[in-house]
Amino acid sequence: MLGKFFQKPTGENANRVPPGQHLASGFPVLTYGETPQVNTDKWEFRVWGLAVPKTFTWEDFMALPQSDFTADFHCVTRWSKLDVKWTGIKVTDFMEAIAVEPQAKYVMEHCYGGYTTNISIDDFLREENFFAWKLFGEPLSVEHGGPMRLVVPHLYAWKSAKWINGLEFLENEELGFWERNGYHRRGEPWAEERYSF
Ligand SMILES: Nc1nc2c(c(=O)[nH]1)N[C@H]1C(S)=C(S)[C@@H](COP(=O)(O)O)O[C@H]1N2
Ligand SMILES: [Mo]
Repeated sequence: MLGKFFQKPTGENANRVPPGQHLASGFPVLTYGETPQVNTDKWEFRVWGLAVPKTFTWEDFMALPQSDFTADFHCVTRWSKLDVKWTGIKVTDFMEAIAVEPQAKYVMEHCYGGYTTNISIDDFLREENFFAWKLFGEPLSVEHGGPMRLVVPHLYAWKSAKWINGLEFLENEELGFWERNGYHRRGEPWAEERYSF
């Protein structure tokens, strides 16, 4: 029995749900550890490593081009949510505001609270990735990663760092929090890249 909160995907949605996933009703919260509380007046976002170091304030981020996004969300613990509506800044637009060295092949996403997750530069620079600060038209709640999170729709959602506050550009791959604890280094849901063993 899956219980009333999860449904087997049926009909036209069936081919949008990756293997081994079920649809969640509502939007579950999945956080490891404490939920950091950061006000936008104190919020800072840094880039470093193989990039010209730069610090952004909330106002700096808000001055970047804003877009609306609709994306499906797949957690490795086997729930998916379709058609999540967000507002924020495309990663490709953000990249126009920084200078990254050509040898950068990997990115470490850093967060308030100490969570990290790794991603290759190719997976990071995809058109559909974005920094989100609104969810369904409302400012992003703290439990879903407010004031700002990353969303990487084509990978399992542990790559979508909540409370993101920095990007470290790397030449060689390093592993983030879940990746060091047995999760797959890439995490592509259609290939069920769940674990590294
Ligand atoms: N900083 C941080 N980001 C995180 C996590 C976390 O524990 N800390 N959990 C990840 C996991 S496993 C998932 S499934 C999604 C959950 O996002 P949600 O709580 O908004 O549903 O956030 C990801 N980003
Ligand atoms: Mo997850």
